Amino acid sequence: MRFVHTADWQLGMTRYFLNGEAQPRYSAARRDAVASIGPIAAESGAEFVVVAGDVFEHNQLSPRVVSQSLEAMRAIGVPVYLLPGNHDPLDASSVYTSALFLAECPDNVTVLDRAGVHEVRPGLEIVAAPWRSKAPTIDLVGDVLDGLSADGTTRVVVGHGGVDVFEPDRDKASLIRLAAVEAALDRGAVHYVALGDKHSRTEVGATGRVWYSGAPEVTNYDHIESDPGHVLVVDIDERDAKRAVHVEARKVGRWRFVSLRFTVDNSRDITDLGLNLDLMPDKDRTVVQLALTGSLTVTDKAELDACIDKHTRLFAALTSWDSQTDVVVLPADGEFDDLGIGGFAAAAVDELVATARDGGAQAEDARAALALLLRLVDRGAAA
Ligand SMILES: [Mn+2]
Repeated sequence: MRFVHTADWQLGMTRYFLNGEAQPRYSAARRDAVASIGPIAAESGAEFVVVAGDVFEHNQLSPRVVSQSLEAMRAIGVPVYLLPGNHDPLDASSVYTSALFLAECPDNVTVLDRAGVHEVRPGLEIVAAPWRSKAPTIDLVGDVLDGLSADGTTRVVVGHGGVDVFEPDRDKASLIRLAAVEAALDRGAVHYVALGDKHSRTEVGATGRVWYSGAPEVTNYDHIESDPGHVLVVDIDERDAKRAVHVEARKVGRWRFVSLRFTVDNSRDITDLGLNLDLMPDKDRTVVQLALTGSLTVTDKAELDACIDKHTRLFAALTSWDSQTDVVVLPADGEFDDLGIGGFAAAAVDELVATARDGGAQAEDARAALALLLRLVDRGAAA
């Protein structure tokens, strides 16, 4: 028996840093990632798809997002089971009980709206642990595992949230206790645990039966989310008394969010940065966050600005990683000596250089004025 394990679609998510035209393309890519599960299910012979929570970004969605999402799920073609997570809990304002959702929910889509067992077919059950609020006070997964025993039924657990072994604060009441999960696997009561919440594909423990699928399309930079963009095709051998499990990841995501660190101390470093950015493929679906450190002359800073301006037009977004960026701009000796000006203007330049170097309240304005001056006399990089 095979099925597709996915999670954290967070349909309706927007990213504030995307360029105007990039946001709709990113939203479309996220729906495309969902749509691509259909062919994967067909080709792998998957009986159904489980979405382990956070199907939607939140409970207050535009009607357009709800309708388009349900249409994408319809197109998957096999039964799709949705688990309410912390983003889309089954509370009073839940999207899952809204008039629009109920009116347009396709026949192949089932909301796992009860904690406990849902029969897929005789001999095969889903054990669901839906979120009813944003702050549960118990281990919802542990709660549904309690009392389940080995009786020949194949069972897939679908849960959402953090697992205690990954959290520094292990006492948080809502954490999923891995020991309870592994005990249920060990006694043969359940055979696979499909988790959502971590957006990076992650195996939990060493049984090979507990996984976070990760989000099907990237949602954060690679220093936070190292391995997004997959769904998992899970094979459970129903002829085997132990229900041997085989998990295979399929790549569906097409965007990349990359954090880049660079030291920029001179013109050569800026050329090097430009080359690195030039070499990155698929710029229109790549978001780069730059962490720059170093000290530059006013001339070199103008070259850096031109380099960044150019690539900002090419990438889906090119943003500054502000907390990790520290570029000091200081006029170099002689940098303004051959401007071909004299008298009053030259004295003003000397004064600006002194102000820029003293690091006081007006230093930033003075550096900007000097950069503009260089640009006007065409000594800086092309603007
Ligand atoms: Mn979550």
